[in-house]
Amino acid sequence: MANAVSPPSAPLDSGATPLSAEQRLSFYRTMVLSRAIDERCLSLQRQGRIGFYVPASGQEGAQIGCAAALEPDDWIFPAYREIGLALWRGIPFRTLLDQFIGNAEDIMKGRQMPNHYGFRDKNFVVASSPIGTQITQAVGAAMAIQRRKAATVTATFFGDGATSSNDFHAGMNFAGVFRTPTIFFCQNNQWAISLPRERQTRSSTLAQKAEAYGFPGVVVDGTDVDAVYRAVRSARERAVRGEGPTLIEAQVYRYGPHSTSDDPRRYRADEELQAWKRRDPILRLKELLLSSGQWTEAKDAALLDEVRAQIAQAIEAAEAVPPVAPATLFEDTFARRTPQLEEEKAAFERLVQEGVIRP
Ligand SMILES: Cc1ncc(C[n+]2csc(CCOP(=O)(O)OP(=O)(O)O)c2C)c(N)n1
Ligand SMILES: [Mg+2]
Repeated sequence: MANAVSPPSAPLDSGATPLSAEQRLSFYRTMVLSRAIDERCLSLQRQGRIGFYVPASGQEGAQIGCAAALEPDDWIFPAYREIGLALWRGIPFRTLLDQFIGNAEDIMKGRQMPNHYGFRDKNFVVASSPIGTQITQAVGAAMAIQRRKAATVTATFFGDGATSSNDFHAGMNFAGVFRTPTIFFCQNNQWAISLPRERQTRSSTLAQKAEAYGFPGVVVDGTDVDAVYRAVRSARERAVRGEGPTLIEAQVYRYGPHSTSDDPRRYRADEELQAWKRRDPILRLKELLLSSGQWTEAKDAALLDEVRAQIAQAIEAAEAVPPVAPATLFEDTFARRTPQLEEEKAAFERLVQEGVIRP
């Protein structure tokens, strides 16, 4: 049960421009929003108001630091725990919640499990639950970027557990051979559901796996948003210069359950969680902001009130929207419906007329 809690130390290229007070404040606001959404969504699920939720508490520093270091056109190939990336890309909580509920305004039209969102206009690909599949896709997309000679990169997100998947190794190998502009961003949150990090691999770090594929791997303290930002920024610069991929292992801890279907008390010790909470990414940034005079406790309390009010308002609005119309089932698969789909649609409409199902 014992996982290392000491902060990782690896030399990072800190050549990137230092962060401004304004940037740090916007990191902080987004991290606080992300944490508050987690708290609220876990209780919405317990109340049966959403069916499923995947919390990211404890991982906000890694997610926001990485998101901020990417450019808006860079491609995101997420797993399923990347809410911070979506928030940083400007997705309102209301849009996420419409998807969690599967209401008529859900951009996924109720066809995806809650938490499995994607945003075409933000180069944010739909969440991948099958472990690792997004990794090879990100490498393929990076090869397309190379052919188009675009100055963008692909960033793919996965956990410690995913480093044991076939796709991780295939993706890393292709990226190394073809020097693709890819950032492999591993959030090592110490657990893959109930399997601890030390049962995942005998390697002392996950980052060192990059060595085998011929490109750099760095370990970064994922509770330090500045450090994550710098690591991703320099990986991005390297990729755009045509020097190829980087694997970044951000060491963090998942505070909550793996998902709302899990109870971590059954497999991990509370002392471990408490030890990591002493290096909480939000508290660390808050202390930095307070000590540099950029923030006050009063502003902090006001921010929390504002964020909670914003969340409450979004919940009220999203819950007032009716469920997605079942007739939308017949849309989108083909440009023109096949004869079989037409038949099914006609049968559906008869059932609606007979009052058996609602339109
Ligand atoms: C191919 C595949 N095998 C198993 C699962 C079940 N599963 C879902 S999440 C998960 C653990 C993933 O852990 P990690 O990669 O560390 O990511 P984390 O959930 O900790 O963010 C597993 C085994 C799956 N979704 N896909
Ligand atoms: Mg994990």
